[in-house]
Amino acid sequence: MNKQYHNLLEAIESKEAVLCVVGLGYVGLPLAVEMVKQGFKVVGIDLDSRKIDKIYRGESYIHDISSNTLNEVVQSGRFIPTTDYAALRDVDAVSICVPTPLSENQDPDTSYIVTVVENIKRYMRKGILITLESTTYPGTTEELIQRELESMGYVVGEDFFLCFSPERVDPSNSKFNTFNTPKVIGGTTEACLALGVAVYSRYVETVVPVSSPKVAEMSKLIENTFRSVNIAFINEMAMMCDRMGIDVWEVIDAAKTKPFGFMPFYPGPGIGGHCIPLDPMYLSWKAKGFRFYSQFIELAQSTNDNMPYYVVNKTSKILNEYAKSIKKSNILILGMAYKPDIGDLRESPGLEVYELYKDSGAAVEYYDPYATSFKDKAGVTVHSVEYDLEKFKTYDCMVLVTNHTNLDYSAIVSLGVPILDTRNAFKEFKSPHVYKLGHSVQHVDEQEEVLVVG
Ligand code: SAJ
Repeated sequence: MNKQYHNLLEAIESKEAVLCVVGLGYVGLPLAVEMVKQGFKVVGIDLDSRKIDKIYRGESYIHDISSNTLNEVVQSGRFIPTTDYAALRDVDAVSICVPTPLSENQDPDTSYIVTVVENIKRYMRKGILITLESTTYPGTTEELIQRELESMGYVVGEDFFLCFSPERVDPSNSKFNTFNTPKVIGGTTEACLALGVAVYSRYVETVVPVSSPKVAEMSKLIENTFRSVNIAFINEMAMMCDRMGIDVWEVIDAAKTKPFGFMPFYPGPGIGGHCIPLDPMYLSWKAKGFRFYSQFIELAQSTNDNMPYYVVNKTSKILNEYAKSIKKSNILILGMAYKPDIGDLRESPGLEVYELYKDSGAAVEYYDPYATSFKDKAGVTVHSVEYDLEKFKTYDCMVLVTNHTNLDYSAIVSLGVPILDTRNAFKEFKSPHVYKLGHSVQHVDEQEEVLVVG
């Protein structure tokens, strides 16, 4: 190991090293906060000056970081948020936490990483450690960072050090956080890995070294592709049980009593979020470059993407029981966020369900106590309706898409309005008006129909 290595290792161990986080979102801000808490001076770089202003005002925009905590970190004087990449001149180790979305045609969009690398090249100096955290396909660290810096004449493992360490932030998870979630890390050389382990070990409880950045990149994608495929599997089982007149939720509850060899997943209206809908597509895209076509990934993606259509078709069957059609029906979607008790709408299946109801001629509205508005496909801002049980009574059908824990399920089910429950949220209520995703539509008898429609 050369002088650069020993100088950086010493600076890390003494916490003299100046760390940097590029991208101060739901991954980068908690990471920067943890680094400052552990005694480091940290530069935070983000292109969005509004974020920088909020940080200086001690106003947290990330659910898992309280404004108090953020204010303490800023008051410590060891956190320097900026939009100016020139700050890279004074840092010893950089963690890159920028988005890796999908393009329109579901291909990886690594443009955010490319922009960061261009700026690193502008302010490049010897002895720096660079760790990419953004979820991406195997080979990204080598292709988009190592090759770029080596083209400038720098030698990896000597002039600069390079790692990949996947982010494992699970927003609103009260049990697991940046510090206590094990962190996988792969280095381009032994010296790179040793420095990566040294710096991450100072603010992450458990660091898991692996033999290369590719192994670390692949591990993250397999973690989330595992979820996508298993969710798709149980979504398919739900549609099968629906066809066979079996309650898939009861089946899953029975199956999960098996103490080994089974892991429950639950059907739903589709999958949302910043990870599960996207990560598998990064993997299948890269695999195609090796002429490997992952049928599991493509099938899972299409099965999960089909669920909003299944929800709307089932709604049609339910309304049919009341001699109504979707067209001209008043439909209320309960919950729009992609998972309970947060307001995050990214890739939320509820948005697709909303658009499909509109396309079918329904008058559709939504209620979500967390996600208060969104822009629909036409760019129109749609606002959540107020919580008003009298008003809820007037809808022809309600569709529970997100099972927020603060909804009054008893009051809602007592309204007698037909409900399509896509999350088994009404499981403790026996009502002829509650229809489950993954179970057949029970017929409303004539007498009952008059009662409800009349
Ligand atoms: N979903 C189902 N059925 C299930 C589980 C999830 O339909 O059995 C749906 C959810 O409703 C949601 C989507 O899938 O719309 C994604 O749900 P998620 O629980 O995977 O939540 P995410 O997207 O926040 O995933 C994150 C991931 N964390 C990271 O990538 C660091 C994922 O790896 C975690 O496993 C997950 O949180 C978690 O366990 O909460």
